[in-house]
Amino acid sequence: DGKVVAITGASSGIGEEIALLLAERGARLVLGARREDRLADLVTRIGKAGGTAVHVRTDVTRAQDLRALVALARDRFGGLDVLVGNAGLGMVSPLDDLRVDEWTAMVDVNVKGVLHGIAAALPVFREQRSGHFVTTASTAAFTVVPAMAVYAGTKVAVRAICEGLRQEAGPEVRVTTVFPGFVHTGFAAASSNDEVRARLTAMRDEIAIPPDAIARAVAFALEQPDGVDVNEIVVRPTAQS
Ligand code: NJP
Repeated sequence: DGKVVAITGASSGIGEEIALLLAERGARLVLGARREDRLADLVTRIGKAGGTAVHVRTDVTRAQDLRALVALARDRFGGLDVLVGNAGLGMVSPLDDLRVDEWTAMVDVNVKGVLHGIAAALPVFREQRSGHFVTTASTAAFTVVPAMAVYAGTKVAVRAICEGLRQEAGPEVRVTTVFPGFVHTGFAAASSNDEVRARLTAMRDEIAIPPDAIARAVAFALEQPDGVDVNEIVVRPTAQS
């Protein structure tokens, strides 16, 4: 319906599917991630299918990259209706592995990345007197399992930040947080622990749902009439305990 939607982590998995579905439904897209070749390819595919999308290299650990993403939306499309903060890292491993660099990377991307998006878009939403934050959290925010402590911690933080944002946002700004269960993406292969990676990959191949399931949940939240704010959506495979 012509909404201008910026998406972080749009180069693969859930973010890519959100982009494809929203483009099909008429949104004008600004796509961000670090892998520009994949973004350029996605923009081409969307264009060939009759949609509208542009892209810019965006590393969510850099506040200025989020500002540039939002600025591109305003320059090209005259404003920003929705920021989908979807970029995330799942470098999961047992705490005993002491992968401190990976813990830090997850905090930087999953938590600070979301904060940088809020910092870039909130002033614009205030000025426009409208806007919608959609953020990809995780069911790990509800259930901590071994090897997932730090990842879950980042997603608990995301949930808290988004709930605080909702409370402070006021009637003109909507806040939706999506909590996916196991989704079939590259996520399971990101662990540097061989045993964990093998376990997650096997589980993924057995029970994971396709990423378009999450895209439909996002579209549902975006398509609500004025005054209706869908705040938290949990989407799990039926086989996930
Ligand atoms: O994984 P994947 P998903 N700056 O690896 C981007 C959550 N989730 O789609 O920069 C900017 O295909 C990366 O782009 P690139 C998960 O926590 C998933 O599953 O080009 N972008 C890529 O586009 C995450 O929040 C599952 O490498 C950065 C994207 O993030 C979201 O879903 C379960 C970046 C990751 O795509 C999407 O993950 C769950 C950076 N610094 C929650 N670093 C699941 N799949 O089972 C990474 O509960 N990205």
